Formats: sequence, C-alpha cells, structure tokens
Amino acid sequence: ELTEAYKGWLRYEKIEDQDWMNENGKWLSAIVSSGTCTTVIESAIEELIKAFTNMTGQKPALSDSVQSSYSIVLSKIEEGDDASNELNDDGYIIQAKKTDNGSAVLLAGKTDIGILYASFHLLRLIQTRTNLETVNLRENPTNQLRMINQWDNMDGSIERGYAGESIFYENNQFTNNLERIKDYARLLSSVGINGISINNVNVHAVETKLITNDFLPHVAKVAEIFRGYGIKTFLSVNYASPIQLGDLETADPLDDNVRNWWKEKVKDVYSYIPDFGGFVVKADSEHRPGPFTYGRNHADGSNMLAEALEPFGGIVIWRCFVYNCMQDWRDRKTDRARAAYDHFKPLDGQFHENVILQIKNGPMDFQVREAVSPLFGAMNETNQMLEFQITQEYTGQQKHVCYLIPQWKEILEFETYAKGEGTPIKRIVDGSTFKNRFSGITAVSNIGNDTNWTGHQLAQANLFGFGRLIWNPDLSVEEITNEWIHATFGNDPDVVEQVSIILKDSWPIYENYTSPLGVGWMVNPDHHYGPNVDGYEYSVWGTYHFADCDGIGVDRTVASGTGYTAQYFDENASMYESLDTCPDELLLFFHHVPYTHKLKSGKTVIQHIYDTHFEGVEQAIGLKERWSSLEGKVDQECYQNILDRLTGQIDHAKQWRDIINTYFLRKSGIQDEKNRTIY
Ligand code: GCW
Repeated sequence: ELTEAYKGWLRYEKIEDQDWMNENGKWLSAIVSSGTCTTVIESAIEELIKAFTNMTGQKPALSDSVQSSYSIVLSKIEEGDDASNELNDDGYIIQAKKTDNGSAVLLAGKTDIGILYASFHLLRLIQTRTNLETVNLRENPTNQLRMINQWDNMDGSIERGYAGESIFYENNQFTNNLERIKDYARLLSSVGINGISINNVNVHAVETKLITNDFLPHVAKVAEIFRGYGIKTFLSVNYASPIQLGDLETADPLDDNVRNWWKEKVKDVYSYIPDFGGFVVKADSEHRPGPFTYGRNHADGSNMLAEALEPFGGIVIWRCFVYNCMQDWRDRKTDRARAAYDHFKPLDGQFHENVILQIKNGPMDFQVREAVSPLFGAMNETNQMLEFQITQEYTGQQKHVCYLIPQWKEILEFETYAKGEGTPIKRIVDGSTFKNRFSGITAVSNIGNDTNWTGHQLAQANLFGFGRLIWNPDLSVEEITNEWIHATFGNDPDVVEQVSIILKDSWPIYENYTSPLGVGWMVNPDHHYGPNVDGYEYSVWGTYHFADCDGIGVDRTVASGTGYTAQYFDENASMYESLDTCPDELLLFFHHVPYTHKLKSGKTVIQHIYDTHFEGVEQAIGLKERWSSLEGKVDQECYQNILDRLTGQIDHAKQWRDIINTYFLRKSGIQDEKNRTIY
C-alpha cells in the first residue's frame, strides 16, 4: 500500500462533505470518452477513475456515449470549431453543461494532451473545493517547453540529489521499477511538464553509451512511459562521444566525419524513439569537453548537432554555464558573473533555429540570492530558455525548508528593459518578445527514491509549484501554494493557513541566517552544505566575497570594479552601478563597502549581518512551533518527517549564525549594538 507521503499531491483524499458538490456528487458517476483511445487518453481516464473512486468512494462507469445523467465528457475540439482558435496545442476548456437529463462537465482539448491536462485541472478544482456548476474556463500554457532535467547517473547516484538514489538507474543499468517512473510521469504531467532529460549533464563513461544500441532499447521503454503523459524524452550527451565511443579521433564540429557520425547516431536514436526530444549539452564547462578544444565556438558546436537533429524535429539545448573554473584568486579582473554573457552575446544570430541556449537564472550559480542573468533579452536572434534549480543545492539541501516559488516569481517578473519597459524575463523566455521558434523554462529536479520523493515533504511544493508557475507565470504565489496544500494535506483551514505561512516565510528565513546581502557562497567546498565563510575564498572557482577588516563585497561596477553592471540594459545598469539605487538585498553582489556603510534600512552592514543571523534562528524555531501545532491534523508520516527536518534545521541555523557572526566580529572588531553572544 502506497503511503500518503508517496502519493503527494495526487493522493485524492476521500471527500467527506460531498454536499458542496453539484447534485450530491452524482455528476461524478460516469466518464464518457467517444474518441479513439490513445495512450494519453487512457492515462486521463485511468487518473480520473482512480481519483473519483478515492474521493467519492464509488468507481465511476466508463462509456462511449452520454447515458448516465451526470458525467465527465472528454472530447476533442476539431480544427474549424469556434473554440479551436482560442487554444494552442496544449490548451483546453473545462465547461459545465446542462444535458437533457442532468449535467456534465466537458473536458475538451485540441490534442489528447490538452484533454489530459484538463483532467488534472478538474481534479485540482475539486481538491480546492471549487463549485463546478458554473465552471467555464479556458487554459493555454504560456511557455512552450516546460522541462525537467534529471542529474541522475547510471550508478544510481544523483549529482546534487538530496532524496535518495535515482529512480531510473541502479548498478549501471536501467531500473526494472517502471511503476515508479510512471508515477513520476503522473506527478510531472499533472502540473504540465512536457519534456524531461533523464541523465546528468555531466555525462560520464557509462552514460555516454546511452545513445548506443546497448541502452537505446531501455531509453525507448522509459520514453514510452513518459509519452503516455505527454512528456518528451531528451538525453544529455557527451560532446566527445565520437571519440569516447571509439569511432573517431576527433570531435571537431567542422570535421566532415564528425558531422556524419552525429547524423548516423541521431538516425539510430530516432529509430528507437520516433518522437525523441533532442540533446541537452554541457560543453566547455567545468572540465567537460566541447568545441574549444578544436578552436571552434559554441555556435559551431551546437549547430553541428542541430543539423543532425533537424530532419527529425529534434532540438539542441545548449547550456550557457561556461566560465573559467581554474581562476587564480589573485586575479581581480576576471569575474565569473560576466562569463556567460561574454561568451555567448557575441554569437547572437549565429545559432540554428533548433538550438536553444539554456541560461541559469543567475550569473553565478543558484545562490539563495543573486542578480538575474543579464543574458536574458540580450540576444534577440537566439532562442533562450531559463534554468532554475529545484534541487536545493545552495538552499538547504532539503534538510531545511526553503520554498522557492517566491524567488522564481521575482525572477520572472524582473524587468529587463530589453525592448523598453514591458519586457520582464517571463516575456523573454516565453518567446513572445523576440518571436522565437523555441522557448521555455527548465529546472533541475529534486526527486529521488526516498518514499516521499523529495526527502523533505515540504520540498514537494517546489516541484509542484515549478510546474504550475511555468505553465502560467502570472499565477500568484498564493494561488499556487493554496493548490498544493489542499491537494497534499486536505482542507482543514488551520492546516492551510499554517502551512502557507511556513512556506511563504521559509526563503527569507534561510537567507537571514546564511550568506548576507547577495554575496552568496560561504559554504563548505564540494558538497556545499553548511557554513564556511572562506571555504571558497582562495579557490579556483571565481566565487569570492573579499571580506577584510574594513569591508566586504564584490565590486562589479564599471567605475571601479569588473564592469559587470554594463551587461544589463541601461536602466538596470545604472540602478546597480550606483550605491544609492542598488537594492539592499544585492548590495554585496555589486559593491564592496565598509562594514559601517548604511543600508536603506538605516542599519549598518555589520549590524544587519548580526541582526539577520540572530533573527533567522528565532524564525527557524518559530517554524517548528507552527508545524507542531498541526499534529494529528495531517498524515502522521508526513508530520514526523517535517518535524524531524525542522528540528535539524534549527540546530543547523545556529551553526550558521554563530560561524557567520563570529567571523565578522573578529574581522571587523565592531561589537553588536545589542551585545548578544558572539564567540
Ligand atoms: O553548481 C554546479 C553544481 C554542479 C553542476 C553544475 C552545472 C551538474 O555544483 O554539480 O553539475 O553546477 O550546473 O553544470
């Protein structure tokens, strides 16, 4: 028997008070599907039957015509129908209809996938207790590509995974547990995800063979499961595959043998998986091979793959996480934050139509707070997609609660001024600003084979929320949070209220007791967990805070620093350049200031550091108190899991507080105004 923790937001709790439903819930008694029953429609029907059986206690009947008086009708909208013009391929309509002898809810889409999404949406409406008698809604996803990247290795480990081992691989083979992959597909599809790359972007020796006959039959099986849920399968590939797989002596993208090699390879892949999505590529990044070895650039490299994929409708997703990871810390001119823009911006216009550049949300690396990448909107002739990180590498590793939807929302709303006012990041990456052929948003997954998928039960909200937010970036954080809580924990108003406060406060709390004012890092090298102020200070990674006895921060100004601010459009460039207008939360990301510098809040930098660190611990204690008040009101396994993690979070927050505060007291020699204990 699967636990509630496992079922997550698809648990479909029994509805005790069925009176609120139309006609005593009777309209739920049949599902009508008259069209051809494709695998995607089968998925929809299976989900509806499972859900209604659980929620009402009665298994709905299935028929191909409206017989029963109260039914859910799945139907296809044909080209030419009025509604057809209002929908894109993944869009749908949900509509209450009176029939001769009762009522029905229509779930209609132009494609089977639209109908599947409508089914999941209907179930969300019921879980949030929406009255369906008058329901009449139309939905279209804003983003075209809504993807997940797995960083799974075939030995079963997951790079930056905090929730157990891979659900895809073990012992360098594919798993036999296809049921679990199917449940993952259900979770993803329920929030609109339509693409997944199933292996780590760092493609090691065994994974390089995923595109060979050894493994393609297995990839095809996984792709078949995802296909049933409208999700296309992608693979991360090793740029040096022609060499690594033993066929050629070079991987030079302009070499004819190399080009033909990839063309043949791609043919093979499509012979197994006719709707294969394409390749995700990390090249010339953190010691991965790439076109630089041959004196070629990223356009040469990606275009070569794009040409091989084009005849099959495949795409190349080329990552922009390219920087010098062997920097000399004494070199104050090199600024890692500048790297992606400096590498890629000059290549604008040179990429094939089926290449998309995948850009991390910030120029450094998924910190608790950093500026947005200035590349968004800077290349008006190049497809771009945004990469978020759901897995909490730098945000508490799923031992701490850190709800990331507010952070992502802020990023998507960020005004780039790429085409003057009105070009926020969300309008760049949805392709509307520059009319891109391909566009969208992706994220690194946070799941593993832990029973509850994400280690911390509350981290499920980040996976759910990611899907919902990229489906429609105009949704508010509150709407998304509310849906997740209802589906996961039910309708007790107290539970809904307390959990939403915990989630809403969690990111600012985490920020409070970790690295201050946008400076980032200060973590232990390699695993990145826990405080270590100078952990990266004298390293090769380009991630420094430059704290000394007088001050702290990275001078990225044009006037006296690395000149990074100039990579933004004018309005933002001047906002960040000036100390007067740079927002407090990013002050140390852009400026090096004395500890006595006064923030807009009126506090000095040093006092801000002390205050936020003391406050952060108190707030973490508050989170646990809040959660404890819900004992008995939520599933016991979930309750205990979250309680244990919150307990650990408090201990660990204290560790952060004391190490950070002590470090800065010793460096600056400036006492805490409130004379609290600093060691
Ligand atoms: O921040 C780094 C992570 C690496 C990761 C890399 C990337 C997959 O620490 O583990 O490698 O980012 O995004 O490529």
